Amino acid sequence: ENVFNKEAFIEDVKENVKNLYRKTLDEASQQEIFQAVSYTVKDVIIDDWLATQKAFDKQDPKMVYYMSMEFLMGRALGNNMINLKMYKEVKEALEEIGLNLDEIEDQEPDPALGNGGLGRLAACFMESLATLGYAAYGCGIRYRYGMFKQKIKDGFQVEVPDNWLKNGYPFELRRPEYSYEVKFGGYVRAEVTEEGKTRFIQENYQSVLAVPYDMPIVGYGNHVVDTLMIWDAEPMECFELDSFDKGDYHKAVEQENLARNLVEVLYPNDNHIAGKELRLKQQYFFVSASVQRALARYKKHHDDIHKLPEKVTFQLNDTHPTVAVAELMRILLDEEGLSWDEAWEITTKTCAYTNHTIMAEALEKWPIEIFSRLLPRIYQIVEEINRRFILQIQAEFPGDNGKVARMAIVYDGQVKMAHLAIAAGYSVNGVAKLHTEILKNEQLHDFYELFPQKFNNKTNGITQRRFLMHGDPLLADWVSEHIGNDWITNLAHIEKLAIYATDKKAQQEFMNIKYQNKLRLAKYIKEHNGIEVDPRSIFDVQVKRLHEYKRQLLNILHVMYLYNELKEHPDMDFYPRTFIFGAKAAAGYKNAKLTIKLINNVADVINNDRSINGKIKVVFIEDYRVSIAEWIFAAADVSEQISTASKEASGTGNMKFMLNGALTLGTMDGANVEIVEEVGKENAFIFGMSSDEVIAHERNRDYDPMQIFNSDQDIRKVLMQLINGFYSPNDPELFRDLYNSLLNTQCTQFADTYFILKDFRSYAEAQKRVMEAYKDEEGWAKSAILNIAHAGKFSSDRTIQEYVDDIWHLDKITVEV
Ligand code: 26Y
Repeated sequence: ENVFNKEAFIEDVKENVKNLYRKTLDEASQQEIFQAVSYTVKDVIIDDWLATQKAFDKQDPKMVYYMSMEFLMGRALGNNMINLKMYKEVKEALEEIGLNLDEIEDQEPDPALGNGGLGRLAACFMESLATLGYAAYGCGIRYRYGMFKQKIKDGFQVEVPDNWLKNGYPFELRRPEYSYEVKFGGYVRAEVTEEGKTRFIQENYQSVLAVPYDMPIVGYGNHVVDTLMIWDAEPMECFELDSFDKGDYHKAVEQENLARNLVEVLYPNDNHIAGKELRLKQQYFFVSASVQRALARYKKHHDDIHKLPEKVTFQLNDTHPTVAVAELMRILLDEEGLSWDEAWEITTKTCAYTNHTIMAEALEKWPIEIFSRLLPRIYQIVEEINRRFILQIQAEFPGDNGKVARMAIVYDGQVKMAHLAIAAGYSVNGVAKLHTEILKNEQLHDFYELFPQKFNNKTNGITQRRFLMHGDPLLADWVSEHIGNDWITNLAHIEKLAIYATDKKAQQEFMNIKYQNKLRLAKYIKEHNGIEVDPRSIFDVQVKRLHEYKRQLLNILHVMYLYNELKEHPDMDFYPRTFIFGAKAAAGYKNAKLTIKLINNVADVINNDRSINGKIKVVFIEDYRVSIAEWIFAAADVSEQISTASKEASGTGNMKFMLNGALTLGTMDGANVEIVEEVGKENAFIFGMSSDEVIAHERNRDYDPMQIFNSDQDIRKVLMQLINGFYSPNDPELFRDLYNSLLNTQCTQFADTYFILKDFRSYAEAQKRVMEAYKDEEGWAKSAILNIAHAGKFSSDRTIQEYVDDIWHLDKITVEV
């Protein structure tokens, strides 16, 4: 074990400041100090990283390539230091020379190469893989611009580009020696070889050079450092000259542009596919490069390609990387010279697929016109997979033409990526128990009948190193003082905290820590929003992407209702509440953006109404992202998880709140179901329709929100306030579209698609229970502590171990230093 040496560390930081900026420490800016500290930390990581690679070479473990269009990493410096077990030591060392680590960490841009849940899950998975000692590569794209920065101007969301690389990112390593060519377009020529075999050759294509940047993924205290490889696109220099020589100047410029555009920006849509050609290019680009690198690595150590599945597995994070199936087939057929059956055998033992959503708008389907033009050889292979798959369907379900129509991979002029992933994958998993059941019984029922053995559940999880140790150090230390450190690498141990739930002293200490965290957030809100919030009020929080199914609208309509109540009955029984929102809306998602504006306008009216004595405050936190999320979870009393039952595949924010001692106010949806199973219904606030009820209404089309509007005067009043200018006097029509989405069947095919009015009363009643419960401080503290104590299941370490046991079958590695 190398012990931390304060003096050496500080010397190293000074040395880095000097070498990087020709400055002494006192002359350096905070950003420069951040860079210098990061390079010092990277020096420590590098040795472990190298040792891990040597261990891979020597121990030859089976490894997983986690393929994902998104990795929502969040800041690395703090977490790297935590996992190197040097965080507190560095903090102290820096303090001694007058530097503040929080401020230094705050200089790091949030690498936001993801939208929301799916991308953040990938980041938690990488960290757990390293911590558990498994060999893993994350494969993704090095977008020049990640998730946009959100500014709120006059209450509206404005998107600002996120130039996260502008100061240089200290934790990445360019690896040009592992570059690969990726080909687009052209046509396929068949050629008969001397042995009489047919070979397929892509000609007249454009290509780009995929150049990987590696980022270290540091395991907790085990010297394992896995790798996130994200691909940058560069023009193929030599080819360019070549075509220029041939006078094909146009093509050379085109190739240059292709490389420039390819990795320019992350598509900021969450759960909604726009079907843009460039997105398909991005998918093939990173998948082709990753598969090439994986096979090159395998071949360096092994010579029998048939045994690939013994050493390599590809996990497809949703359908976004599904072209991997066809790309692997292409390489095995065209480059390795295998037969179709051999190639298919290998491919179907190597690829596995995770589904993250049942929302129809999120299902990826590509027009064959685009797909075949862009990826001519890949398309041929997909057609052949499809032809054989249809034969299989017909053999299994003779005479049932509906099955073919519903299950074919290529149908109706489209390539259906989920169908391809299921046909070729050896595993298909959902991300929470309920979600997996809905996949099997509803959405993917036909596929479940054909391949029951492929289907399995892997309930999501989160890493306690980031979301407790780093985000909530006071609570983390308090937990350790009571039950020791085991929870850090085995969250099941946190259960030992349960005995303190009824301990008066522990309750007080917990409430005090929560109060400190609320103060920290209140200060942030004051500085960033100019809003004064009372840290003694109930912090009721909904932070997540803005989407109609997540029902931020239900939340804010309820706030409007509460405000009406308070105005009508100024002396009513009331406990002060702060409603906190944070959410980004996809740039083209009108109702989502309008909901942000509504929240901000409601905030303006209510926060400035002195007559209610500050009993309700509404805060919209600008630019919700991983770094501020850590503080928000730590400060929350109530966790709003109020999606329409059946729509939220899992949710992972719900778990982060729970681990930080917030109580869930939610529907029986996604992983909420399992949260309640762990902590007990009496320690959460559950409301609303069940998923079965929702699905039945959708099937029968028998829900009419107008009946509720006509019979419930409180709801009616709130909805009228959307169109009478109450929250928008200068533009009384501003919120008309939100009103219409709830009531008007002319505008939307079915009004109130997400059953907001249907669940409203039940939600309001649950909110009332929240208020009553909070008045009993000891009772609340007890429930909060029990939430923490029962969060053990929701560690991504548990999730990853299940993937390993049931799907991947990886070998553990050990790294000696
Ligand atoms: C096709 C494309 C535009 C697209 C892009 C992003 C489609 C979907 C997404 C993102 C989906 C996503 O984030 N899904 C979430 O995954 C989490 C991790 O499994 C779940 O917890 C969460 O319920 C689900 O909405």
